[in-house]
Amino acid sequence: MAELAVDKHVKYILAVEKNKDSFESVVMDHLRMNGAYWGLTALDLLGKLDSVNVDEVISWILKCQHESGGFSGNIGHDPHILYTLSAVQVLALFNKLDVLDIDKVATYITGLQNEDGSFSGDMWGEVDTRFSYIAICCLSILCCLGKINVEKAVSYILSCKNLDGGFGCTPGGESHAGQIFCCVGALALTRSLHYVDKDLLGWWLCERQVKSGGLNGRPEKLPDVCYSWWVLSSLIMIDRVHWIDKEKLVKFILDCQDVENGGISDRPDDAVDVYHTYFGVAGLSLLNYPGLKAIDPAYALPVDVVNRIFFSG
Ligand code: GRG
Ligand code: ZN
Repeated sequence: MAELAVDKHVKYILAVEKNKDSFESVVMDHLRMNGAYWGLTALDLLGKLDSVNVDEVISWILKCQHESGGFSGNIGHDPHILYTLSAVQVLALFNKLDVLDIDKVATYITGLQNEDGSFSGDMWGEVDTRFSYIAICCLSILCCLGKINVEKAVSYILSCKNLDGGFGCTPGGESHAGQIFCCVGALALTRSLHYVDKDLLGWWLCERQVKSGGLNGRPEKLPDVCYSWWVLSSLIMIDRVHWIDKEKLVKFILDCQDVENGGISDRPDDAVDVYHTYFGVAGLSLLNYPGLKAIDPAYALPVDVVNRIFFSG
């Protein structure tokens, strides 16, 4: 079986980060903050976070912060909860959470909670269980979970649970592996996993593995490397990861590598991108692939980073 091309992937990620004119960088301009989180977390899992200039990254992140406390995807864009979590996660990776005015960031997030417990993504109001997860994850990293109504947040998430055991983006929305990660993650972080029927959900999730070993995000869909994260992290959180064939999934992810130029794609022979490179590496980390740092399935950060947040100082 092919091996993980660690050095090639490190080179690829660093090149995307530096080459601001590349096709991928241009396409991702407005969500550069997410890209920074994907690329830098992958580098950390690969043991190479020390190859980036920390001060440069931190000063750029701070330029993306707004008066409201929220962060945007790049300088001069509008703030959104999506980019706020990525900014906080990157600062956590570098052990630089102390540059933040924590109350200010927490106030931005708290202000996005609605009366029914749900969260909007920004001032325009779109509601989605993704934003519930992001709010809970971000506040938990900042040790400020007490600032929102956790009980209502949990009850909104539970109102998005379906008869098949999965979760959707709003009540009645179709179960999708990405939303399941968000809901299970949010429930894990609020110690509310007892509300989940683990056998029922575990069954739906392990059914996502297809012949090639890859995972899809919904019935009848194609497999995609990023579901190695969304599905696998959920299975781990509900303690049912032994229900899938781990070896076949490792092989599927490794088959999606560009072994010459680095990077991982969604499916074998497709074009690589930083997003799938991150989720491929993170998936392999969840599968205990040798030589990678362990990643926490709920925080989506390396385990040593999570431990440093909660068990130091
Ligand atoms: C910190 C890891 C982390 C996440 C932050 C943004 C977010 C929280 C979660 C996103 C969850 C989500 C909805 C992921 C799914 C993304 C995806 C591949 C969507 C594609 O859906 P379709 O229907 O594709 O276009 P399929 O695979 O169903 O054909
Ligand atoms: Zn994908």
